[in-house]
Amino acid sequence: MSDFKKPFIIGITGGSASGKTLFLQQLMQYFEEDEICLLSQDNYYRPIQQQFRDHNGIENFDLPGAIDEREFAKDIEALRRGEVVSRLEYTFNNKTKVPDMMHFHPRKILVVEGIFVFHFPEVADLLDLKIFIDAKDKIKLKRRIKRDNEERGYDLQDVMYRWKFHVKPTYEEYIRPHKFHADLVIPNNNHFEKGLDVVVSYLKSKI
Ligand code: UZR
Ligand code: MG
Repeated sequence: MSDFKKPFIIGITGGSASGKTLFLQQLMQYFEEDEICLLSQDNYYRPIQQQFRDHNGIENFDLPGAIDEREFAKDIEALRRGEVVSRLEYTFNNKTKVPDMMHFHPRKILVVEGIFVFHFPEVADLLDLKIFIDAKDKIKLKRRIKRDNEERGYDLQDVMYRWKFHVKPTYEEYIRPHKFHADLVIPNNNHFEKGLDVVVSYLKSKI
């Protein structure tokens, strides 16, 4: 590992359903598997038993404490040192899904994504480039309803409750203020093609 070069670390944040995951899926396609590694904050949710419950007894997955920030930062640091990281997949408490053991390999580019990657100082301090994906609330909610139903198995009432009492307040308090600390803000109300183009070209220049 003597020729290992520290990876260039990019952090991608933005409100829930702003399009972070889609943006990254597309970005990854421009690189070889051995050039880039993607680590998502999703895999650091604490177990449901440890989640904070609101006054109605509903778990609030949108508080920074929902995530094991220390473990997340520790794994980013390990990848930065050139170590392989293994982590059990987070299945969003979907009992029908069997979690996979995921292995993350140190690569020239490390992407970390999630709603709190700018908020957690231990993580934010490790980022070489900060990207904020931005979309209007109405559009994010529409996407969220569709996704939560299709991928996470929540019904509409559940989605609306969480949006109003957990997701939106968190956006205002812990996510939006960090827009001003981003190097790049990419609007994604309809598409992000040009933003993606710019990021890909920039990253190519780093490898
Ligand atoms: P993104 N989340 C779940 O829906 N279920 C879980 O078990 C854990 C998290 C949601 C979380 C947050 N909130 O808004 C979203 N809720 O995942 C963040 N409710 O993921 O950035 O991909 O939208
Ligand atoms: Mg996502």
